[in-house]
Amino acid sequence: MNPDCVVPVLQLDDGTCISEVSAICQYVEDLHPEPPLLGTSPVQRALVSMWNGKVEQLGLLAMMDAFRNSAKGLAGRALPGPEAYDQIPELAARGRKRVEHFFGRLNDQLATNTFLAGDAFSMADISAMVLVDFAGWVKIAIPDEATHLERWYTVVAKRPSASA
Ligand SMILES: N[C@@H](CCC(=O)N[C@@H](CS)C(=O)NCC(=O)O)C(=O)O
Repeated sequence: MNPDCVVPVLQLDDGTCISEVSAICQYVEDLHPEPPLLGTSPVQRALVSMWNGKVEQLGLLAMMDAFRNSAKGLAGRALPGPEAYDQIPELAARGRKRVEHFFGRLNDQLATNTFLAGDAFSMADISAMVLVDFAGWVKIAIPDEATHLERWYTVVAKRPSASA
């Protein structure tokens, strides 16, 4: 269903397969625009896309480096996909540092914003919540001084969808 051999993939009734999280989310949002998770005005849509991109590229990819280059069960599978890649321990160490640094970046943004892209909960918050949860797998916790990130996490983790 996906030549890149990764999940998720959404298969439609006509057989069309949509992969890539952001593409699937856009499709679902177009079909079910309420409640909006990708922004409702051009500037809100841009800010949600901007923050979601930062979380994916600066947070989730760094977290993936930290996890996949250190987990024993992923030896020889350091990258998802059809090709096998060896683990590089230095990438795990660098990934941890990058995630810790990015937590500070998120904390700064949340010092003056209720949610990552402003006043409304969005896809960017979902991605960031996944980042915080995944980071726990490699024992990277929200730092004590990141009080704004902690405040935000407490709110988003209590949403019914977070435990669905
Ligand atoms: N860029 C892709 C990333 C997908 C991805 O990395 N999926 C991981 C799980 S979160 C996977 O399928 N891994 C399978 C493997 O490790 O072989 C997306 O946004 O959907």
